[in-house]
Amino acid sequence: MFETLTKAPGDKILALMGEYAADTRSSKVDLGVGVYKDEQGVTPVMSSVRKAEERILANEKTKTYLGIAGNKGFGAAVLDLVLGNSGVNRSRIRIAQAPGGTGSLWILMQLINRARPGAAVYVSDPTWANHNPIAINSGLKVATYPYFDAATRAVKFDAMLAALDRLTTEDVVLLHGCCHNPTGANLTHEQWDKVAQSLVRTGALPFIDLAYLGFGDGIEADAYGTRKILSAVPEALVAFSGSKNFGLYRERIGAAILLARSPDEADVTNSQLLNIIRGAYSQPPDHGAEIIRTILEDASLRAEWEAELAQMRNRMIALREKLASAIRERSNSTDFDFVAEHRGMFSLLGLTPEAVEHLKAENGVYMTSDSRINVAGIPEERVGDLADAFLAAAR
Ligand code: PLP
Ligand code: TYF
Repeated sequence: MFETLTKAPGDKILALMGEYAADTRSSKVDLGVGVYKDEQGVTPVMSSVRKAEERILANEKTKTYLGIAGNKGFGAAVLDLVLGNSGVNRSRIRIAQAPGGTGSLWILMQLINRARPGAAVYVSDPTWANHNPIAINSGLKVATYPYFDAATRAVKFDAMLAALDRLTTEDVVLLHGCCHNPTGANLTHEQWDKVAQSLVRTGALPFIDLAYLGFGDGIEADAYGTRKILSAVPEALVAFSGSKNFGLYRERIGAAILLARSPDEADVTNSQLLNIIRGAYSQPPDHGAEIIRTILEDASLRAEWEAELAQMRNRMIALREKLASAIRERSNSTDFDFVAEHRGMFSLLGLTPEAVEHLKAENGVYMTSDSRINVAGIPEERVGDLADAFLAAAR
């Protein structure tokens, strides 16, 4: 049977990780895959996570099945985290645990396709490389809306809003809740207000990918757009990930949130979501969910987690400022100041694929071919070298 198959394309980011690992130069720098790294270049287990795991190991009484929606305490805690005291009507909201932000995106795309087979999902230009395949594999169509201005490296907001204003109740808009991947360029709070107003006008369905809550300007600031939209529109979807902000990548923990027009419609829609989960993997794994529940429900663990998250966030912001000012000093220009304006783990430098290839071959500096850098991967003592290399590459 398998003779009918041809080789599927590999994951470019994973291929880049392999190339980096095989590079024997001690001067190599990995700005590729999107995982947080500390000063030592390692992706640590957070101390709050370790403590939660110790408690779980000491207290866990059973490993029996959890149920299709997963860990209920986790769901309630994530809703509190995402919604805060925004006053969103909880009776119209449902949440299901899922394997990572990716698993959440997957089951929600399946849900969209049940509600409106073959609907168009509008994604930002550019967007995370996995959005398109998940939508296509779910039977949906993909279209784009303008987002990144290559000249200013900021959001092309007028063009974005004009495109959103042309959508209809048949369409879905995938928005990055904060910390846009791959560009690092984000909406201001005023711009989120305008997006929410546009969605109310057109009736298009907002679908928010919230993979980096707390990695930008703080939990509250990063949740602004999501809360604004959920407070304004009749229906919405959110894919939450705990991979980055809890450092739980391999535990595969996320959540799918839906907002429906009424409590009754929320129940019906949720029954379809649970049916999708049941027919896919039956139930999610518990460990990551129980860690997050334990942390969020305990005042002292939660304070420790928030402090650890703030430390990661502030380190990334400081690296952004260091790199931008090193480039400014060398070039006497503000051309790279956008690196300090961007938020989250990434910035899109706007280099050609040839320049990216050259940086890898000549300087041992690895980034994805679209010239996205992971700022958490910048070794502090190499900021000057990187500034020189980026300036040379941009010429
Ligand atoms: N969405 C975006 C924009 C991402 O960058 C990621 C990154 O990993 C995810 C979703 C999903 O992550 P995970 O499935 O590891 O939780
Ligand atoms: O964009 C990134 O680098 C992260 C990590 O299949 C990632 O989102 C990359 C590839 C992938 C899953 C996560």
